[in-house]
Amino acid sequence: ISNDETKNWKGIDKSLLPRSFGKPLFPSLIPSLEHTLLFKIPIGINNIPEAYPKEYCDTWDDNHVKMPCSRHNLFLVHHNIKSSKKNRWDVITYSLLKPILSSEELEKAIISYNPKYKDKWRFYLLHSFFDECLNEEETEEFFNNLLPKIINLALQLPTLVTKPIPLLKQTHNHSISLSQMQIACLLANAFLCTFPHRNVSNSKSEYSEYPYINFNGFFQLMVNSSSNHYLYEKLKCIICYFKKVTSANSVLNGVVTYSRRRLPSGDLPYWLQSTKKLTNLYITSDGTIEDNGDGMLQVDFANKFIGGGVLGHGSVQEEIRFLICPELLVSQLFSEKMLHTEAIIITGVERFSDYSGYANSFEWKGVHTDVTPVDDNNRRYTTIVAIDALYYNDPKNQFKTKNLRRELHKSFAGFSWGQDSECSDVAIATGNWGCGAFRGDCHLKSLLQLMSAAQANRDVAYFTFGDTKLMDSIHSMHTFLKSKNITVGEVSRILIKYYACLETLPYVGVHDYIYDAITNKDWQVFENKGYQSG
Ligand code: AR6
Repeated sequence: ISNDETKNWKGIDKSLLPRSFGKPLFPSLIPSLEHTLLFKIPIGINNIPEAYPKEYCDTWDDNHVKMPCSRHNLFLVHHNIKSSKKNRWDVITYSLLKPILSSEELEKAIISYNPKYKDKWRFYLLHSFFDECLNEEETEEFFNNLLPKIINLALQLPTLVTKPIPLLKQTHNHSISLSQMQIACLLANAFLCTFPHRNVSNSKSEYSEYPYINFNGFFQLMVNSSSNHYLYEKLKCIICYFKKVTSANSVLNGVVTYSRRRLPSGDLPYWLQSTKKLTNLYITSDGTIEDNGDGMLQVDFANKFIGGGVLGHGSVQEEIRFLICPELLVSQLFSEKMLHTEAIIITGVERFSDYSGYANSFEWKGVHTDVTPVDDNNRRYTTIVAIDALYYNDPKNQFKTKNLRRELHKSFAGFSWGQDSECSDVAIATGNWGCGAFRGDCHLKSLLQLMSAAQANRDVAYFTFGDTKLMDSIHSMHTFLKSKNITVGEVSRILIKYYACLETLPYVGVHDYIYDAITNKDWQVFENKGYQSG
């Protein structure tokens, strides 16, 4: 343990934190009732995964993604007084194979197979991107070269994605493994807005509990001042991704696993009784989760609708991660809104872009070459754990017992991923979860995450995102709690008492309150009396 005041990191040396490299990644690539694989195994080193089964298998039901190429994907065509049903995939193919040389023609093609939205959808961002952001040469390059490749990729859907994709529904633990090529094909379809039944989101619509996947909502945004130029930068990330995946030189032979995990009600920790002690902490004000959390469980500060505002105005932690690693976007196709004790874990994604800035100042900074090692199945040693914190209008509410418990359960749902696997000790890379857009308190949230990491027997790498004061205060609190041998249960009890004091006593910060309660030996905390609920 280092106490050097001048360093931009504190706690345990980062190199001592356990990582996943070289270990069998979880879950293993074995098909089961809980794991759907859409490619043939074994893949073999450096081979491109082949779609499995060989022939397209059509399914159109409530448990699977409704595919644009399904024969059930029909729409009504009116001819004067008569109307008939047309196969939508035929229209998609016909419209997309015609020359498309401008954003207006692309709009026309998209509308041709989404005629219901002719007067509703607008394509402001798409048009202004080519008119104002790119120069003539870049625009020509897009329409002459890249777009035909994106279209070609999208139209391979029935040969590339042959098995029905199950929906990752609430309360069901399930994993889906896709090849990078299959993911690229699904994203090409999302870009071209071909997914059926995914365009309305009122409370009664079929997919109202799922995130957006078609890009029409994104294309509709308006850049009306320099403060939202970052929207162009978001589109540049997507284009960078498509350039790479459609390039003749790139080898796209990896696989990615998308998993939904729910904490079984029998496994919900009884926090007040927990005798776990805090694990090791490495804390730094430098670096980011994605750059410096290699080989760890990297936390996505998520929305319950995974991806949050990535296809809208958002450009904070979750959205930026999805933009630089667009394979994450496919989770939006099949992940139902997360419940309080659920997490979504994504293993193996590649990073395609570099960036600078944050929120309105976000900028695409060029191609990123991802050198993260891969396992024997070409799955990258990158694991992302999506957990959604609660949004707090009134900061006091986050200290309510039920909210403390909720955030502990939520983070534990993510941190306890793969507990029986060889990756069970891999450290967590996190930071100010729930403390930006969701307005939580960094001192509280860091503590709650340290507690659930301890409960899951994992060390923590914490990135304060430039805040050296916060680094110092979290490190001091962690050192103090460890030196006093304080348990997770004892911290839980102090936090409950803190909320009661917030109502009555003059304001003290949560850290000061904890120091005081422990130094002055608050008997209730140490004897665990009078606290009945978990
Ligand atoms: N690495 C480490 N820390 C970071 C990084 C990074 N790459 N980026 C940001 N931070 P926020 P939330 C720090 O607001 O409050 C999205 O729309 C930085 O200090 O993204 O949980 C989601 O979809 C920042 O203030 O997370 C949700 O709807 C803090 O992390 C919503 O925002 C919080 O980042 C979640 O909001």
